[in-house]
Amino acid sequence: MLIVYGKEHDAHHCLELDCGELIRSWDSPERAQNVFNSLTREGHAVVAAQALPHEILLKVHDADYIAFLQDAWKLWVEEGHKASAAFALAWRARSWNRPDRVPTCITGKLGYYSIGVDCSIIEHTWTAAEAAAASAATAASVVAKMKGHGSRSDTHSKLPRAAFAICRPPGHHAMRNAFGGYCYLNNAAVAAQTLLSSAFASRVFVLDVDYHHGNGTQDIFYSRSDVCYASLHADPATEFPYFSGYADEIGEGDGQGYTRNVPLPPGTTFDVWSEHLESCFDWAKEKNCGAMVVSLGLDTYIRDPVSTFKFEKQDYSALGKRLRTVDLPTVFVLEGGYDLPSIGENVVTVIHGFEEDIRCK
Ligand code: SP5
Ligand code: ZN
Repeated sequence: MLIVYGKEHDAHHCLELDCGELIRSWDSPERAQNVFNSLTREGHAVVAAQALPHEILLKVHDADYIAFLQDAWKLWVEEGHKASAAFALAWRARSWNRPDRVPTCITGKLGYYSIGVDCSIIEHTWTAAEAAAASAATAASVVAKMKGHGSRSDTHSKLPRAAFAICRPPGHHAMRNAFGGYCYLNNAAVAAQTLLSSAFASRVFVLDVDYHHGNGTQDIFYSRSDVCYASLHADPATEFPYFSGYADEIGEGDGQGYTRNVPLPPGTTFDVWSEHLESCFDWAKEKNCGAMVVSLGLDTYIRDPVSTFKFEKQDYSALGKRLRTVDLPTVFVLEGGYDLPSIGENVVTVIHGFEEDIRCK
């Protein structure tokens, strides 16, 4: 499978507040390096990301939010802060009025444009986030231009129409106008929007299999019917992002019925999870999507240090196989997964499950 990778993510490793302790973030550069090493070791071809089209980015994020991300580190330094990571200090609580009042200082803005303190902004955050989103856009463009007629995979060739973007930082928690959950730009949304804007598909299925709910992807497409968003994840009643991902969130306005959430209890195994995955496919089937974007998190793995699901290695092969039978042109984007020894191998296992028929020949 064609891999898209930008190594500019390397310089971004921010601080996070985890259970009251300030630590170097679980989202480390080694995560993406391991995925890159595992995929290239298996002989998958890599292309560099092309420049991120600004018009795509502005369809999924607000312009003032993008300007904030670009300027945040400069403002932090200009205002005399010495700390090596920029964190918010306060957020607008429910009963505060004037939701659109934007503070002028950087500490105020950090609260206005974020959802939590599990990540922060450092000097190279924008560069890394832009490279990750560019990788997602490039992977989607590549899939849109692959040979084959119609929107389905080309039955004359064994090669599935698919590409994999090694995105870091991840993206699915990034909302239209807020960062958090290690995410700044929503890579999956950029991929979906690229497929739509290139007129390759008129509706895209975004399937989110990360351990956490993709509140950002849901937020961006919540009132649109050109993207179907389905997510299986740990119940937000007890897991990040806490305020989004409940089963009664189904979309609104034109988007009503185009969002599906499956919250699952701690310790969920692949057997149980995959039954709910089938229900997501049944749900999506009648919506006539022309392409699929998979938000691929590997933090469902049994040894993941931040999660509780109990996926085993072979489960990733079953997942890959099942994704292939959806028979849609597919863009994979990397989301979470924090067990460094397994993340690369588990990505490879998904991809090889997906490509099984060509790999067994
Ligand atoms: C993309 C993605 O997977 N983002 C996840 C963001 C979750 N951040 C909060 C994690 C808190 C982990 N606490 C683990 C304690 C282990 N001792
Ligand atoms: Zn996650």
